[in-house]
Amino acid sequence: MTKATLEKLLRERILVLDGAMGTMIQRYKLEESDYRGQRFADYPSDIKGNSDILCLTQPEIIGEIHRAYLEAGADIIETNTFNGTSISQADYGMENVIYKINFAAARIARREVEAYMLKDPSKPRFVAGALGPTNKTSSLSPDVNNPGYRAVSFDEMKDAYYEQARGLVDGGVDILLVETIFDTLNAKAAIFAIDQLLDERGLDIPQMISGTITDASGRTLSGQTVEAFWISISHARMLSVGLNCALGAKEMRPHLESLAAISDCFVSAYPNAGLPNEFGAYDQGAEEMKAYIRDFALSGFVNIIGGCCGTTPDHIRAMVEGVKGVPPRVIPVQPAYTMLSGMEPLIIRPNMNFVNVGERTNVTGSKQFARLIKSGDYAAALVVAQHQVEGGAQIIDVNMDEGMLDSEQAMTDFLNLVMSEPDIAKLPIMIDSSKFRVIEAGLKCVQGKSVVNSISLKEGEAEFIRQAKLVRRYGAAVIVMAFDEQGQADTVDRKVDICVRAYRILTEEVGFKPQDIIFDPNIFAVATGIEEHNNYAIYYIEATRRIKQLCPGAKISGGVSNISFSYRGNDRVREAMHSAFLYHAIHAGMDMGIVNAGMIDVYEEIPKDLLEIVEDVLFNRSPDATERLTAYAEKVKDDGGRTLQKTSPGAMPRGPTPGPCPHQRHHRLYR
Ligand code: THG
Repeated sequence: MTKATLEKLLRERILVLDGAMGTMIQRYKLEESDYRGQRFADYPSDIKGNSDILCLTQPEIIGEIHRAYLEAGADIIETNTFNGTSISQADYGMENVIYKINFAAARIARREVEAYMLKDPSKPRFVAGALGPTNKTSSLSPDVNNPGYRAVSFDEMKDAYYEQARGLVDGGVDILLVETIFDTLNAKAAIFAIDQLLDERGLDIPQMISGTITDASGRTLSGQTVEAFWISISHARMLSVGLNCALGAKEMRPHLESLAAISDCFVSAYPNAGLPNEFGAYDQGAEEMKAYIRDFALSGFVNIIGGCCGTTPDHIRAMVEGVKGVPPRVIPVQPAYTMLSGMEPLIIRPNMNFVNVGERTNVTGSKQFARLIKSGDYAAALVVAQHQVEGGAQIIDVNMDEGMLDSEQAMTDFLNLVMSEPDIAKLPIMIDSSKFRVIEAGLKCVQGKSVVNSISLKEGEAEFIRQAKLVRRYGAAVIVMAFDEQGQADTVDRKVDICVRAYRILTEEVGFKPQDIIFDPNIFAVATGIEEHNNYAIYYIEATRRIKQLCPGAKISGGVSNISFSYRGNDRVREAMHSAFLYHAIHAGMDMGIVNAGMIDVYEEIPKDLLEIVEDVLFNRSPDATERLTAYAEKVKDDGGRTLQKTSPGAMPRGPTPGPCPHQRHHRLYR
């Protein structure tokens, strides 16, 4: 109901949020005893400065501030709960009054809004429950000497937000506003908690999400670009996305423009009153700020505006005038591309080349990586990831499934370290495990939009749906293996049927967007000596073609190196097989693959004699194909590796690789 009203209003005009709470509280010059009130008169430590506690001890002051903003014309007022999580309140030892603070804050704001609407029924007013960023970062280490350390876990963050949201919802807020986000993983924990709470209650309270760009580079504190930020949080049930705080309106403008261009919900902006002066105060006047805000509106960037640090009812009054009569931004129709992110976006547009997923950070796929992880040499393990990036990987697959390892811990430790290396963390992560617990451990470490690798119907529909719902709540895309209760699909019909069934469940029952679904119709080894295996490449390629037709929007992936397992140890032959296989699979619609990035030949450059035998094997074109390829493999082995010019994939290349850069090679291969 409220949601429908809000959406209707937002299509008619630009709505105005209130201004800063802090600036107004300062005007009251409150002392320690005022903060304490009666309730905390005997509190053992100082609480002056804990503004949120005023919801319990000075409710009439908070109500008066809300009233001042309503008088100024604000359509939406924010609860005084910016620091209202147990994480932030730990500074004052007040973790046990969180629910009460938030409940009271919502009641105070609700009461003022209702009183105001009785007085002036001409327009509806709304209460937004404010959920601040907390004072901790879940994707960054506070200790430069220990980059894998985290002062707070995802679960702690999620539980803290859950409790805050519960108080706000019970107190009667119309909107939940996750604001001033500097670390997207914190925001993802908030989104997770809110989604869970609303699901449990059967409520549909709209969410506003607002990030903050902390410096001129245009990135969040945790290093994301605006686009990557949007992609990471785009799974939330969002009324609006926006920017607030940190920079003033002038510096915010280009970033707001990017966000307005990429997002498919309403857009909000509530900057500070300019940049802080030398005393940390803000002195942009109401008229000056009004001009900037009016420019946002006239440029078609915004649906909701307001003020952050340093703004007052005068600023809000000026803004109301400034946007009066200016039409709101029209939400653009966005193309349904598969979008992933690390610190930077990865948007899979239709004209994009095949997407390379680096396979080497896999303890079962690389002896070297397994040795490094088992010996705890994470620094060298990071270099393996780094080399994949340099080799052209656009996503990094990480797998820690090994009997001797605590896989959840290894996944957590490695990904936490990856997050501190911008050269790697710029890419999205593919979290690869056959154990869902390990996948979840991985999802709790990454701020970006990852790919879960994988889920399947192996254990039936109920478990599939449970896992898929969780994947959505964490905001990841998902690989679905063609695997069901009967086992792994090996014929074309089985592959297609399972994927179509999974597609229907995911899109119709779980609410997945088709572009967030990636099917893996199983790449199995050919030329194993078992006759039935000789059609495996053909079956994968044919299934790919059909799944792409039957499941519009979904993508196709696969573990490319699987195809050549019979030729382990012979990289010359294996690489030729991978390139030839990819050449044909990509033509059939394969979008991405787990590959040894930087080690794929250009199709046109495979020696003709080798290519002919390889394609005979891949397409099962002649009864003696396997024999001939095996003979060829022996021959190249016997000539002392002279035909083998590249580093073997197992060895770590040191320094720059000679020859054309891997990116160019890939473009030539896949165009
Ligand atoms: N589908 C999906 N995920 C997957 C696979 C898949 N993840 C794992 C695997 N299959 C893809 N990854 C690899 C990684 C390495 C190798 C094969 C597949 C590989 N490694 C060499 C070997 O074993 O001979 C390297 C040896 C070494 O250096 O130690 O071939 O199909 N969704």
